[in-house]
Amino acid sequence: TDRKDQTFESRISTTNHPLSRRLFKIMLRKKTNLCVAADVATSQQLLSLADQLGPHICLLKTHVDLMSDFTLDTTQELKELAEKHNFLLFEDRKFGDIGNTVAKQYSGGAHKVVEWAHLVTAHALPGPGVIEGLASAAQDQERGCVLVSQMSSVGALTSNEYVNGCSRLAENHTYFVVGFVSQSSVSGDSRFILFTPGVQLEKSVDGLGQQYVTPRAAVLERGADIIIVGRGITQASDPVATAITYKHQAFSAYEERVAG
Ligand code: S5P
Repeated sequence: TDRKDQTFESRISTTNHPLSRRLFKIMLRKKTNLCVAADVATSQQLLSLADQLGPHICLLKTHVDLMSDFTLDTTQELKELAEKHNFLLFEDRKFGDIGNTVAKQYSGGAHKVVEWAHLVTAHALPGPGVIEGLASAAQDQERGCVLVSQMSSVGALTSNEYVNGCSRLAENHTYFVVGFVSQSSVSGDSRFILFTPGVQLEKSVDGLGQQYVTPRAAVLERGADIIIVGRGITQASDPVATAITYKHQAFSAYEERVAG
């Protein structure tokens, strides 16, 4: 049976990736398939969002390179909040270079992403080397990557051929790839988790190419397992209440989907 029709519970045993298993278990225990994109400028804002929204999310997605004061102390506090509220850390670095370069970017630089982020995003454009490079830098730590298969923005260049190439690449590297960022059901393989950004409570656009669908449409029409929501929550007047609304809509859409 297709990925979309299977419960997270039944999918746990189909994957050997320890982080996929952890993520399925977190989603079931907390009844949330919401990932918040905390695209904020300061560590204080990031940590405050992580603590407030922590109970309602399975994943916290970051872009640490847009922060003005990010240090390794911030990562220590993030790790503690992730443990306190039982969510995973997801750095949206979109690695997209040759293996040797991404291995150094992942483990080095100012951000030392491999030391604190459970998951990272990567573009499949370079081919298998990008995954092999990241995996080599992860060594024996429990780490994984999500391949960007399709994008939410207007005019994205991800053709069907590219999307199919991403799927083949993932199938050949299941020890490291946990799933895809996508806008449609790019894979029926129950091992892979589909993450869908471009989600707000109303269908809309942002003026710089971003396109939004509703949580229900993301899960029921576009095949999302996890919805990624940024400004819809972070810029709301009450981010916690708003996160709860997204959580309920996305999780009940998931329950409806698997109930068939
Ligand atoms: O196709 C994509 C892939 C990603 S990871 N479209 C996206 O918008 N994203 C990310 O999701 C983007 O970088 C941002 O962090 C988040 C969406 O944020 P929002 O404020 O538009 O909800």
